[in-house]
Parts: sequence; C-alpha cells; structure tokens
Amino acid sequence: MATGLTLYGARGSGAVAVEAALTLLEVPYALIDAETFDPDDKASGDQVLSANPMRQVPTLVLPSGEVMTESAAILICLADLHPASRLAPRPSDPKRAQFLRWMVFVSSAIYSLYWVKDEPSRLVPDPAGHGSLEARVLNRISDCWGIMDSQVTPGGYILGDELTVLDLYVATVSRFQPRRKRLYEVAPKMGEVVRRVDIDPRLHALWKDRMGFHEGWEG
Ligand SMILES: N[C@@H](CCC(=O)N[C@@H](CS)C(=O)NCC(=O)O)C(=O)O
Repeated sequence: MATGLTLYGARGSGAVAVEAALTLLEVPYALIDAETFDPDDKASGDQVLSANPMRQVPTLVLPSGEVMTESAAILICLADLHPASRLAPRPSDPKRAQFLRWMVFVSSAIYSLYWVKDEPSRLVPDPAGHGSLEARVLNRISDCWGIMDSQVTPGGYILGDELTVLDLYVATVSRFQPRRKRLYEVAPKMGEVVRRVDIDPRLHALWKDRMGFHEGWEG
C-alpha cells in the first residue's frame, strides 16, 4: 500500500489541474506519467490500466489504495479535504451551487468531448469524415465555453474574488484545442481569469513544466 498520493498524469493533460491543486495545497504526491493519448507510446498509457480500466488520466490513488478518477470529482474532493485552503466554497456557501454546476459542466459538456476529438475513428470509422467531425466538436467546445461565460459574473476569479479549483480546471482545459485564442474570443470574461491564473507565481513552474508556454500555445 502506498504511503501517500500517487497521481497518474501526463504533460498537457487534464491531470495538470490536479497537480496545480496539489501544488497550492502543498500536498506531496508521486507522479507517474502515463501518456494515454500518445498513439506512439502505448506502453506509457497502459501503465494506468492497473488503476483505471478507462485508461485515462487523471487517476489518483489514495494512501488507502482507493482509486479516484474523474478530474472534477478529484478536484472537489481535494479542495473539500483542505477547507482552510478555500479552494472550494463550503457546502453552506451561497456560491456552492454554481461551483458544482460549472465543475460538472466543464467535465461533462467539454472535457468528455476529447474522447472523440482525439480519436474520431472511435465513433466514425471512415477517415473521410474525421476532419468535419473534429471541426464540429471544436465548435461545440467553443459554444460551451461561450455559454458558460454568459452565465458567470467573475471578479478576479470565476466565482468572485477567491481562486478555486474551478479556475484551475478552466485554465487547464482551455489550453486544449481549439486553444486559448478562441476562448478569449468566445469567453472574454473567463479569458481574463485564466490569464490571471497563468501568471500566478505559485503555479508558474508547474505550468511551464507540465503545460509549456511554447511558441503558439495559445493557438
Ligand atoms: N472524464 C475524465 C476524462 C479524462 C480524459 O479524457 N483524460 C485524457 C487525457 S487529457 C485521456 O486520458 N485520454 C485518453 C483516452 O480517453 O483514451 C475526467 O474528467 O477525468
């Protein structure tokens, strides 16, 4: 049995949001890089299979050996376990309902679409259809960011003046395609927030190492 947390993650993946939360919480963790979406390195992704038959990251193994999957659930759980961090509104906080609403929205309406976007043949066998499927999925993702933006009233952060794991989640998932420039267009309010999260000095080294501010990363 492990003595601490073990996170299966990958550079550029949604697991980086979990790494960001653990960094802010100053909770140590062992990291196993499992590149689940790299078709040229199947062995890397297969490492996660013993913990998660969905073969996805993030997958978090708790000290008890219990496995948690699902990025939103992991982020909420970590924040709730460390209430002093204020990374999530408490259950009695009037902001809690919207917090849960948007955590689940990012997971279900947006993040889940990458299962088909990253590998269109999972739903459409004919390669001739892949280009249009991908374009439509990316449009849907943009529409969802726009809908979310129209429904939130950020302060410095999405729910107000305090950074929560929702900000980490949006800052991470909005780096996936269609990437940030499109987000800034369709979701200008959240665009400002994610740029603030990008330059949070506590996260600078993590973002740089795990997400990369390489040329053209914003799209
Ligand atoms: N519902 C999962 C989705 C996780 C997910 O799609 N992870 C990607 C990496 S960003 C992955 O492992 N993809 C490989 C695959 O789906 O085959 C969550 O929210 O954690």
